[in-house]
Amino acid sequence: MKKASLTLWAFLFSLFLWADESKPNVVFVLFDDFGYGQPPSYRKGSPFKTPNIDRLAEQGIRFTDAHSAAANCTPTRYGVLTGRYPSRIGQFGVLKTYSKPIIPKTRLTVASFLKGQGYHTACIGKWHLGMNWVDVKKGKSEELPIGARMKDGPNALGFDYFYGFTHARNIGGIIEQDKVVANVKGIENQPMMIKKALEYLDQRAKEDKPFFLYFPMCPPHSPIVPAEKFVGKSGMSGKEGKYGDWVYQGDHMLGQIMEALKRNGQDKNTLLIATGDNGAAGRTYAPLRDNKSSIYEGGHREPFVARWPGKIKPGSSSDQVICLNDLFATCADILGKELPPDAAEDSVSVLPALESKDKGPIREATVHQAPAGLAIRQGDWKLIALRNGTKEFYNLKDDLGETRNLIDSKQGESQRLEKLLKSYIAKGRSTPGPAQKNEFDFSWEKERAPGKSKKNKKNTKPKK
Ligand SMILES: [Ca+2]
Repeated sequence: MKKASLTLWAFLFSLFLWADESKPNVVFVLFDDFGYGQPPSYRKGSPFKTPNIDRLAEQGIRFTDAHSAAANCTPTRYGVLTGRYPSRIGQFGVLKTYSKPIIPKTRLTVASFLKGQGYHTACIGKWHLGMNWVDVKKGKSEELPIGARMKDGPNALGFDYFYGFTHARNIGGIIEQDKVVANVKGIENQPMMIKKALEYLDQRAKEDKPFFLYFPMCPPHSPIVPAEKFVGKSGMSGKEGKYGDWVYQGDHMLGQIMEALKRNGQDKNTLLIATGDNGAAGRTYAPLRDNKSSIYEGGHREPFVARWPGKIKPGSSSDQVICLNDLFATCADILGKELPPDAAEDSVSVLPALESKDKGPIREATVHQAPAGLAIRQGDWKLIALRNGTKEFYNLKDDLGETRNLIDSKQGESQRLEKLLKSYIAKGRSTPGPAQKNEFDFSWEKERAPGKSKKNKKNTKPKK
Protein backbone atom coordinates (compact mmCIF):
# COMPACT_ATOMS: atom_id res chain seq x y z
CA MET A 1 0.00 0.00 0.00
CA LYS A 2 2.77 2.34 0.98
CA LYS A 3 4.60 1.50 -2.24
CA ALA A 4 1.45 2.05 -4.31
CA SER A 5 0.92 5.39 -2.64
CA LEU A 6 4.49 6.42 -3.43
CA THR A 7 4.02 5.35 -7.05
CA LEU A 8 0.86 7.44 -7.22
CA TRP A 9 2.68 10.42 -5.86
CA ALA A 10 5.53 9.93 -8.33
CA PHE A 11 2.96 9.76 -11.13
CA LEU A 12 1.18 12.90 -9.96
CA PHE A 13 4.52 14.69 -9.56
CA SER A 14 5.53 13.77 -13.10
CA LEU A 15 2.18 15.12 -14.35
CA PHE A 16 2.88 18.34 -12.47
CA LEU A 17 6.31 18.61 -14.10
CA TRP A 18 4.80 17.91 -17.50
CA ALA A 19 2.19 20.62 -17.04
CA ASP A 20 4.84 23.01 -15.81
CA GLU A 21 6.96 22.47 -18.92
CA SER A 22 4.24 23.91 -21.14
CA LYS A 23 4.84 27.25 -19.45
CA PRO A 24 8.60 27.74 -19.14
CA ASN A 25 9.98 30.61 -17.12
CA VAL A 26 11.45 33.37 -19.25
CA VAL A 27 14.48 35.38 -18.14
CA PHE A 28 15.62 38.18 -20.44
CA VAL A 29 18.96 39.76 -19.55
CA LEU A 30 19.71 42.95 -21.45
CA PHE A 31 23.19 44.47 -21.44
CA ASP A 32 23.32 48.21 -22.17
CA ASP A 33 25.52 49.34 -25.08
CA PHE A 34 27.00 45.88 -25.65
CA GLY A 35 29.22 45.52 -28.69
CA TYR A 36 28.94 42.55 -31.03
CA GLY A 37 32.73 42.39 -30.95
CA GLN A 38 33.05 42.28 -27.17
CA PRO A 39 32.41 38.67 -25.99
CA PRO A 40 35.19 36.30 -27.09
CA SER A 41 32.45 33.90 -28.23
CA TYR A 42 31.60 36.52 -30.86
CA ARG A 43 35.09 37.72 -31.76
CA LYS A 44 38.11 35.53 -31.34
CA GLY A 45 40.89 37.38 -29.62
CA SER A 46 38.60 39.93 -27.97
CA PRO A 47 40.38 41.28 -24.87
CA PHE A 48 37.11 41.39 -22.90
CA LYS A 49 36.39 38.75 -20.31
CA THR A 50 32.79 37.48 -20.51
CA PRO A 51 33.01 33.87 -19.28
CA ASN A 52 29.31 33.59 -18.50
CA ILE A 53 27.86 34.71 -21.81
CA ASP A 54 30.43 32.47 -23.49
CA ARG A 55 29.40 29.55 -21.27
CA LEU A 56 25.74 30.26 -21.97
CA ALA A 57 26.51 30.07 -25.69
CA GLU A 58 28.06 26.63 -25.13
CA GLN A 59 24.99 25.51 -23.20
CA GLY A 60 22.54 26.90 -25.75
CA ILE A 61 22.36 28.70 -29.06
CA ARG A 62 24.40 31.61 -30.36
CA PHE A 63 22.77 33.87 -32.96
CA THR A 64 25.21 35.62 -35.25
CA ASP A 65 22.79 37.99 -37.02
CA ALA A 66 20.53 39.27 -34.22
CA HIS A 67 19.51 42.93 -34.09
CA SER A 68 18.16 45.36 -31.57
CA ALA A 69 15.21 47.29 -33.01
CA ALA A 70 17.26 50.46 -32.72
CA ALA A 71 20.81 51.68 -32.24
CA ASN A 72 19.98 53.38 -28.94
CA CYS A 73 18.35 52.63 -25.58
CA THR A 74 14.74 53.82 -25.39
CA PRO A 75 13.50 52.71 -28.81
CA THR A 76 15.05 49.24 -28.47
CA ARG A 77 13.30 48.76 -25.11
CA TYR A 78 10.02 49.88 -26.65
CA GLY A 79 10.53 47.15 -29.25
CA VAL A 80 11.42 44.46 -26.69
CA LEU A 81 8.28 45.06 -24.64
CA THR A 82 5.76 45.84 -27.40
CA GLY A 83 7.08 43.78 -30.31
CA ARG A 84 6.52 46.85 -32.47
CA TYR A 85 9.03 48.98 -34.35
CA PRO A 86 9.68 52.15 -32.30
CA SER A 87 9.65 54.30 -35.45
CA ARG A 88 5.87 53.78 -35.52
CA ILE A 89 5.60 56.23 -32.61
CA GLY A 90 8.44 58.42 -33.86
CA GLN A 91 10.72 57.30 -31.04
CA PHE A 92 14.17 57.89 -32.46
CA GLY A 93 15.81 59.49 -29.41
CA VAL A 94 15.93 58.66 -25.71
CA LEU A 95 13.95 59.71 -22.64
CA LYS A 96 15.01 61.67 -19.55
CA THR A 97 14.17 61.46 -15.84
CA TYR A 98 10.81 63.21 -16.09
CA SER A 99 9.80 62.03 -19.57
CA LYS A 100 6.20 60.92 -20.03
CA PRO A 101 5.50 57.23 -20.68
CA ILE A 102 5.65 56.25 -24.33
CA ILE A 103 3.71 53.00 -24.05
CA PRO A 104 -0.01 53.58 -23.40
CA LYS A 105 -1.67 51.36 -20.79
CA THR A 106 -4.03 50.09 -23.49
CA ARG A 107 -1.22 48.41 -25.40
CA LEU A 108 -0.46 44.77 -24.72
CA THR A 109 3.18 44.20 -23.76
CA VAL A 110 5.05 40.92 -23.49
CA ALA A 111 4.76 41.39 -19.71
CA SER A 112 1.00 41.98 -19.62
CA PHE A 113 0.54 39.11 -22.09
CA LEU A 114 2.53 36.70 -19.90
CA LYS A 115 0.78 37.98 -16.77
CA GLY A 116 -2.50 37.16 -18.49
CA GLN A 117 -1.18 33.63 -19.06
CA GLY A 118 -0.62 33.11 -15.35
CA TYR A 119 2.97 34.31 -15.10
CA HIS A 120 4.43 36.37 -12.29
CA THR A 121 6.32 39.21 -13.94
CA ALA A 122 9.16 41.45 -12.82
CA CYS A 123 11.34 44.19 -14.25
CA ILE A 124 14.52 44.77 -12.25
CA GLY A 125 16.83 47.43 -13.65
CA LYS A 126 16.73 50.29 -16.11
CA TRP A 127 13.25 51.27 -17.32
CA HIS A 128 13.84 54.17 -19.74
CA LEU A 129 10.29 54.12 -21.13
CA GLY A 130 8.89 57.05 -19.15
CA MET A 131 6.44 57.38 -16.25
CA ASN A 132 4.09 60.03 -14.88
CA TRP A 133 5.32 61.58 -11.63
CA VAL A 134 2.36 62.46 -9.44
CA ASP A 135 3.74 64.37 -6.49
CA VAL A 136 7.18 65.59 -7.29
CA LYS A 137 8.30 69.05 -8.26
CA LYS A 138 10.75 68.74 -11.06
CA GLY A 139 14.07 69.11 -9.37
CA LYS A 140 17.49 67.94 -10.33
CA SER A 141 17.15 65.28 -12.99
CA GLU A 142 19.99 63.34 -11.34
CA GLU A 143 18.34 63.07 -7.95
CA LEU A 144 14.72 62.12 -7.47
CA PRO A 145 13.24 62.99 -4.05
CA ILE A 146 12.78 59.97 -1.79
CA GLY A 147 9.10 59.20 -1.41
CA ALA A 148 8.19 60.67 -4.81
CA ARG A 149 5.51 58.60 -6.51
CA MET A 150 4.86 57.82 -10.14
CA LYS A 151 2.26 56.01 -12.20
CA ASP A 152 1.87 54.59 -15.70
CA GLY A 153 5.27 52.91 -15.39
CA PRO A 154 6.20 49.21 -15.27
CA ASN A 155 3.32 48.19 -12.95
CA ALA A 156 0.81 49.66 -15.41
CA LEU A 157 2.32 47.75 -18.31
CA GLY A 158 2.17 44.22 -16.95
CA PHE A 159 4.98 43.98 -14.41
CA ASP A 160 3.82 42.72 -11.01
CA TYR A 161 7.08 43.91 -9.53
CA PHE A 162 9.46 46.73 -10.41
CA TYR A 163 12.74 47.61 -8.77
CA GLY A 164 14.97 49.88 -10.73
CA PHE A 165 15.69 53.35 -12.00
CA THR A 166 14.65 55.68 -14.78
CA HIS A 167 17.81 55.66 -16.89
CA ALA A 168 21.60 55.74 -16.74
CA ARG A 169 21.81 59.47 -16.07
CA ASN A 170 19.76 58.99 -12.92
CA ILE A 171 21.43 55.77 -11.83
CA GLY A 172 21.23 56.72 -8.13
CA GLY A 173 17.44 57.19 -7.93
CA ILE A 174 16.14 53.80 -6.84
CA ILE A 175 12.44 53.14 -7.39
CA GLU A 176 10.46 50.22 -5.96
CA GLN A 177 7.05 49.66 -7.52
CA ASP A 178 5.74 53.26 -7.77
CA LYS A 179 7.91 55.04 -5.20
CA VAL A 180 11.45 56.41 -4.93
CA VAL A 181 13.01 54.47 -2.05
CA ALA A 182 16.65 55.53 -2.09
CA ASN A 183 19.24 57.82 -3.53
CA VAL A 184 22.58 56.07 -3.82
CA LYS A 185 25.95 56.49 -5.46
CA GLY A 186 26.20 55.13 -9.00
CA ILE A 187 28.62 52.42 -7.94
CA GLU A 188 26.01 51.02 -5.53
CA ASN A 189 23.27 50.61 -8.12
CA GLN A 190 24.16 47.34 -9.85
CA PRO A 191 24.97 45.37 -6.67
CA MET A 192 21.50 46.41 -5.43
CA MET A 193 19.83 45.34 -8.67
CA ILE A 194 21.43 41.90 -8.84
CA LYS A 195 20.77 41.29 -5.14
CA LYS A 196 17.08 41.98 -5.74
CA ALA A 197 17.03 39.81 -8.88
CA LEU A 198 18.53 36.86 -6.97
CA GLU A 199 16.04 37.34 -4.13
CA TYR A 200 13.29 37.39 -6.74
CA LEU A 201 14.44 34.09 -8.26
CA ASP A 202 14.67 32.49 -4.79
CA GLN A 203 11.17 33.74 -3.99
CA ARG A 204 9.76 32.38 -7.25
CA ALA A 205 11.22 28.96 -6.43
CA LYS A 206 8.76 28.78 -3.52
CA GLU A 207 5.77 29.34 -5.83
CA ASP A 208 4.19 27.19 -8.52
CA LYS A 209 3.61 30.04 -10.94
CA PRO A 210 5.88 30.42 -13.95
CA PHE A 211 7.69 33.75 -14.07
CA PHE A 212 9.08 36.32 -16.45
CA LEU A 213 12.11 38.29 -15.26
CA TYR A 214 13.26 41.20 -17.40
CA PHE A 215 16.71 42.30 -16.18
CA PRO A 216 17.95 45.38 -18.08
CA MET A 217 21.36 46.05 -16.55
CA CYS A 218 23.72 49.06 -16.65
CA PRO A 219 27.02 47.70 -17.96
CA PRO A 220 28.75 48.69 -20.05
CA HIS A 221 26.81 51.98 -20.44
CA SER A 222 28.29 55.02 -18.71
CA PRO A 223 28.72 55.91 -15.88
CA ILE A 224 31.51 53.33 -15.82
CA VAL A 225 31.36 52.43 -12.14
CA PRO A 226 32.59 48.88 -11.49
CA ALA A 227 32.15 47.78 -7.87
CA GLU A 228 35.35 47.48 -5.87
CA LYS A 229 35.42 43.69 -6.04
CA PHE A 230 35.51 43.82 -9.84
CA VAL A 231 38.26 46.40 -10.21
CA GLY A 232 41.18 44.80 -12.02
CA LYS A 233 39.26 41.54 -12.54
CA SER A 234 38.90 41.85 -16.31
CA GLY A 235 42.64 41.59 -16.77
CA MET A 236 42.46 44.60 -19.08
CA SER A 237 44.81 47.44 -18.35
CA GLY A 238 45.33 51.01 -19.45
CA LYS A 239 42.57 53.29 -20.67
CA GLU A 240 40.08 50.48 -21.24
CA GLY A 241 40.78 48.73 -17.92
CA LYS A 242 37.93 50.23 -15.94
CA TYR A 243 35.55 49.76 -18.86
CA GLY A 244 36.67 46.13 -19.18
CA ASP A 245 35.94 45.63 -15.47
CA TRP A 246 32.47 47.11 -15.99
CA VAL A 247 31.79 44.68 -18.86
CA TYR A 248 33.07 41.90 -16.62
CA GLN A 249 30.72 42.94 -13.81
CA GLY A 250 27.77 42.79 -16.21
CA ASP A 251 28.78 39.31 -17.30
CA HIS A 252 29.26 38.31 -13.67
CA MET A 253 25.66 39.32 -12.91
CA LEU A 254 24.50 37.06 -15.75
CA GLY A 255 26.56 34.31 -14.10
CA GLN A 256 24.86 34.93 -10.75
CA ILE A 257 21.46 34.60 -12.42
CA MET A 258 22.60 31.32 -14.02
CA GLU A 259 23.79 30.07 -10.61
CA ALA A 260 20.52 31.03 -8.91
CA LEU A 261 18.46 29.26 -11.59
CA LYS A 262 20.58 26.15 -11.07
CA ARG A 263 20.50 26.32 -7.27
CA ASN A 264 16.73 26.62 -7.32
CA GLY A 265 16.24 23.87 -9.90
CA GLN A 266 14.62 26.46 -12.19
CA ASP A 267 17.21 26.22 -14.97
CA LYS A 268 15.72 23.16 -16.68
CA ASN A 269 12.42 24.86 -17.33
CA THR A 270 13.70 28.34 -18.11
CA LEU A 271 14.31 30.05 -21.41
CA LEU A 272 17.25 32.30 -20.57
CA ILE A 273 18.23 34.92 -23.12
CA ALA A 274 21.16 37.35 -22.89
CA THR A 275 21.66 40.12 -25.40
CA GLY A 276 22.32 43.87 -25.71
CA ASP A 277 20.17 46.90 -26.52
CA ASN A 278 22.56 48.52 -29.01
CA GLY A 279 26.20 48.65 -30.01
CA ALA A 280 29.10 49.71 -27.80
CA ALA A 281 29.33 53.46 -27.21
CA GLY A 282 32.19 55.05 -29.13
CA ARG A 283 33.89 51.71 -29.76
CA THR A 284 33.99 50.13 -33.19
CA TYR A 285 35.02 46.50 -33.60
CA ALA A 286 35.95 45.30 -37.08
CA PRO A 287 34.58 43.94 -39.27
CA LEU A 288 31.36 45.77 -38.35
CA ARG A 289 31.12 49.41 -39.31
CA ASP A 290 30.53 52.04 -36.64
CA ASN A 291 28.96 51.66 -33.18
CA LYS A 292 26.12 52.87 -30.94
CA SER A 293 23.56 55.22 -32.52
CA SER A 294 24.62 54.22 -36.03
CA ILE A 295 22.43 52.69 -38.72
CA TYR A 296 25.43 50.55 -39.77
CA GLU A 297 25.83 47.05 -38.31
CA GLY A 298 27.94 48.17 -35.34
CA GLY A 299 24.94 50.14 -34.12
CA HIS A 300 22.43 47.32 -33.83
CA ARG A 301 23.88 43.85 -34.50
CA GLU A 302 24.10 42.25 -31.07
CA PRO A 303 25.39 39.18 -29.30
CA PHE A 304 22.30 37.05 -28.61
CA VAL A 305 22.49 33.74 -26.78
CA ALA A 306 19.66 31.59 -25.47
CA ARG A 307 19.49 28.47 -23.33
CA TRP A 308 16.52 26.22 -22.77
CA PRO A 309 17.50 22.66 -21.77
CA GLY A 310 15.74 19.95 -23.74
CA LYS A 311 14.55 22.42 -26.39
CA ILE A 312 17.69 24.24 -27.50
CA LYS A 313 20.59 22.08 -28.58
CA PRO A 314 23.75 22.90 -26.58
CA GLY A 315 26.50 24.51 -28.64
CA SER A 316 24.23 25.28 -31.58
CA SER A 317 24.37 28.45 -33.63
CA SER A 318 22.07 30.22 -36.05
CA ASP A 319 22.63 32.79 -38.77
CA GLN A 320 18.92 33.68 -38.94
CA VAL A 321 18.28 37.42 -39.03
CA ILE A 322 16.27 38.02 -35.86
CA CYS A 323 15.20 41.10 -33.89
CA LEU A 324 14.86 41.73 -30.16
CA ASN A 325 11.22 42.58 -30.93
CA ASP A 326 10.75 38.86 -31.48
CA LEU A 327 10.62 38.04 -27.76
CA PHE A 328 6.87 38.76 -27.67
CA ALA A 329 5.74 36.53 -30.58
CA THR A 330 8.16 33.82 -29.46
CA CYS A 331 6.57 33.72 -26.00
CA ALA A 332 3.09 33.54 -27.56
CA ASP A 333 4.25 30.72 -29.85
CA ILE A 334 5.74 28.77 -26.93
CA LEU A 335 2.40 29.03 -25.11
CA GLY A 336 0.42 28.25 -28.28
CA LYS A 337 -1.51 31.51 -28.08
CA GLU A 338 -2.69 33.85 -30.83
CA LEU A 339 -2.03 37.54 -30.28
CA PRO A 340 -4.64 40.25 -30.97
CA PRO A 341 -4.19 42.21 -34.23
CA ASP A 342 -3.16 45.38 -32.42
CA ALA A 343 -0.22 43.82 -30.55
CA ALA A 344 3.29 42.71 -31.50
CA GLU A 345 2.85 44.03 -35.05
CA ASP A 346 6.57 43.64 -35.80
CA SER A 347 7.36 40.53 -33.80
CA VAL A 348 8.05 37.10 -35.31
CA SER A 349 8.40 33.84 -33.40
CA VAL A 350 11.98 32.60 -33.45
CA LEU A 351 10.97 29.33 -31.77
CA PRO A 352 11.80 27.26 -34.90
CA ALA A 353 15.32 28.72 -34.90
CA LEU A 354 15.76 28.16 -31.16
CA GLU A 355 14.90 24.50 -31.69
CA SER A 356 16.98 24.26 -34.90
CA LYS A 357 13.82 23.35 -36.84
CA ASP A 358 13.88 26.36 -39.16
CA LYS A 359 13.92 25.88 -42.89
CA GLY A 360 14.55 29.16 -44.66
CA PRO A 361 14.29 32.72 -43.34
CA ILE A 362 11.99 33.25 -40.35
CA ARG A 363 11.46 36.97 -40.99
CA GLU A 364 10.35 38.28 -44.36
CA ALA A 365 12.61 41.28 -43.68
CA THR A 366 13.86 43.25 -40.68
CA VAL A 367 13.73 47.00 -40.13
CA HIS A 368 16.57 48.69 -38.24
CA GLN A 369 16.60 52.25 -36.96
CA ALA A 370 19.01 54.88 -35.67
CA PRO A 371 18.37 58.52 -34.79
CA ALA A 372 19.24 59.34 -38.40
CA GLY A 373 16.62 57.08 -39.98
CA LEU A 374 15.75 53.56 -41.05
CA ALA A 375 17.21 50.56 -42.83
CA ILE A 376 15.64 47.37 -44.09
CA ARG A 377 17.41 44.04 -44.30
CA GLN A 378 16.40 41.03 -46.36
CA GLY A 379 18.74 38.14 -47.02
CA ASP A 380 22.14 39.55 -47.91
CA TRP A 381 20.75 42.97 -48.83
CA LYS A 382 20.44 46.06 -46.69
CA LEU A 383 18.90 49.31 -47.79
CA ILE A 384 19.54 52.39 -45.66
CA ALA A 385 16.97 55.18 -46.00
CA LEU A 386 17.81 58.15 -43.81
CA ARG A 387 15.52 61.01 -42.85
CA ASN A 388 17.72 63.45 -44.75
CA GLY A 389 16.97 61.59 -47.99
CA THR A 390 20.27 59.66 -48.14
CA LYS A 391 20.01 56.13 -49.47
CA GLU A 392 22.68 53.45 -49.39
CA PHE A 393 22.60 49.81 -50.42
CA TYR A 394 24.92 47.04 -49.30
CA ASN A 395 25.42 43.33 -49.80
CA LEU A 396 26.37 42.10 -46.33
CA LYS A 397 27.49 38.70 -47.55
CA ASP A 398 30.27 40.19 -49.64
CA ASP A 399 30.71 43.37 -47.66
CA LEU A 400 29.85 43.05 -43.96
CA GLY A 401 31.79 46.25 -43.25
CA GLU A 402 29.37 48.24 -45.47
CA THR A 403 32.13 49.87 -47.50
CA ARG A 404 30.72 49.60 -51.05
CA ASN A 405 27.49 51.47 -51.63
CA LEU A 406 25.65 49.72 -54.49
CA ILE A 407 22.68 52.09 -54.64
CA ASP A 408 23.41 53.05 -58.26
CA SER A 409 24.45 49.65 -59.60
CA LYS A 410 21.70 47.57 -57.97
CA GLN A 411 18.67 49.73 -58.55
CA GLY A 412 16.25 46.84 -59.10
CA GLU A 413 17.11 45.20 -55.77
CA SER A 414 17.20 48.43 -53.81
CA GLN A 415 13.88 49.61 -55.19
CA ARG A 416 12.29 46.29 -54.29
CA LEU A 417 13.42 46.69 -50.68
CA GLU A 418 12.31 50.32 -50.60
CA LYS A 419 8.86 49.21 -51.74
CA LEU A 420 8.76 46.57 -49.02
CA LEU A 421 9.77 49.14 -46.37
CA LYS A 422 7.04 51.50 -47.60
CA SER A 423 4.48 48.68 -47.43
CA TYR A 424 5.46 47.94 -43.80
CA ILE A 425 4.96 51.62 -43.02
CA ALA A 426 1.64 51.83 -44.88
CA LYS A 427 0.23 48.68 -43.24
CA GLY A 428 1.32 49.67 -39.74
CA ARG A 429 2.75 46.19 -39.36
CA SER A 430 5.34 43.88 -40.90
CA THR A 431 3.61 40.64 -39.96
CA PRO A 432 0.42 39.08 -41.42
CA GLY A 433 -2.79 40.57 -40.04
CA PRO A 434 -5.15 43.52 -40.33
CA ALA A 435 -3.55 46.90 -41.05
CA GLN A 436 -2.85 49.11 -38.03
CA LYS A 437 -2.28 52.82 -37.60
CA ASN A 438 1.11 54.42 -36.92
CA GLU A 439 1.36 57.30 -34.44
CA PHE A 440 4.10 58.91 -36.51
CA ASP A 441 3.95 60.57 -39.89
CA PHE A 442 6.70 59.02 -41.98
CA SER A 443 6.52 61.65 -44.73
CA TRP A 444 10.01 62.86 -43.95
CA GLU A 445 10.30 64.90 -47.11
CA LYS A 446 7.67 67.25 -45.67
CA GLU A 447 9.58 67.46 -42.41
CA ARG A 448 12.76 68.44 -44.23
CA ALA A 449 11.09 71.18 -46.25
CA PRO A 450 11.86 74.64 -44.81
CA GLY A 451 9.08 76.40 -42.92
CA LYS A 452 7.00 73.27 -42.34
CA SER A 453 5.51 72.08 -39.07
CA LYS A 454 7.89 70.74 -36.44
CA LYS A 455 5.29 68.42 -34.95
CA ASN A 456 7.24 65.27 -35.75
CA LYS A 457 10.47 66.49 -34.26
CA LYS A 458 9.76 65.48 -30.69
CA ASN A 459 11.90 62.75 -29.22
CA THR A 460 14.35 62.88 -32.07
CA LYS A 461 17.36 63.95 -30.08
CA PRO A 462 20.15 61.56 -30.99
CA LYS A 463 22.70 59.76 -28.81
CA LYS A 464 22.54 57.87 -25.50
CA1 LIG B 1 21.85 51.37 -24.69
